[in-house]
Amino acid sequence: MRWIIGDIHGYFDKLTSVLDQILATDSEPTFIFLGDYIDRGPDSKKVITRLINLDKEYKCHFLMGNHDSMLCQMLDTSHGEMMNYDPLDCLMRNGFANTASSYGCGPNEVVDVIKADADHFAFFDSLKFLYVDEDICAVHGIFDETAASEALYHPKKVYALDYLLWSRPTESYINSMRYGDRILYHGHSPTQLYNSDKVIFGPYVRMVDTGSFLPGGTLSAICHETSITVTSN
Ligand SMILES: [Mn+2]
Repeated sequence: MRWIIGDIHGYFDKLTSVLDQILATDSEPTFIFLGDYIDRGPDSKKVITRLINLDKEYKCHFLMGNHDSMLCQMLDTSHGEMMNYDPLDCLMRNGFANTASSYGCGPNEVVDVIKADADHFAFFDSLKFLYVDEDICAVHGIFDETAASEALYHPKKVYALDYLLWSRPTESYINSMRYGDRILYHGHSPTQLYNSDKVIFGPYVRMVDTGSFLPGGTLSAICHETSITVTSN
C-alpha cells in the first residue's frame, strides 16, 4: 500500500515510531515523503541516514520541502529552487543550528560535510518537487498546475517555487482543490494552523503535517488505499 508521510524536521524517534507501526502491518509498503527532513529537531543526520537505508529496502519517493530546498541551493545540487536571498540566513532563523549539530559541525561547514558524504549528497540531489500517479498527487506546499508543469518539465534550476514549496492551503483550497480525481496530499502547513492536531480530510485534499516540531505535535502518515492514519507515539 502507499503511505504518505508528513514533515519529519529532524525528529528521528517520531520517524522510527511511524515506520515501525507501518511495517508491522504492511510488508510491501511504498512510501511517499512530503519533504522537510531537516531543521528544528535534534537528529537531522540520523533521519537522512534512516531514509537512505529505507530506500534500499522499499520503494520510496522523496519530495523536496522548502527547508531541503534552501540546503539544496547551498549544496548546488543538479536541480532545485533558486532563491534570491541568502539561504543560510533564512535557514539559521528556522532551526538549522540543530541540523549542523547533528552533522557534528558548525552551520558554515554543513555543505562541505554533506558533499564529503556521497550518500547524503545523493539524497538531497534526488529530491523531487512533485509526485503524481493515476490517483495521487503529493506536494510540500500547494498544488498549482502551471507551477507543477514548470517543475516537471524544466526541472533543472527553477525560480520561485512559491506554490509548490512555500504556500499554505486556504480553507477554500482544502474544500475545493482538485486535480482530476486524484487525492492531493500536502505537508508544510501544520494542521495546528487549522485548529486540528490530526490529519485533515477535505473532499480531495489531505493535510498530513501534524506539527512534529510543535509542543505536543506529532509525525503522521496516511495510507492512500485505506485512509488509515498512523501517528508517532
Ligand atoms: Mn515546509
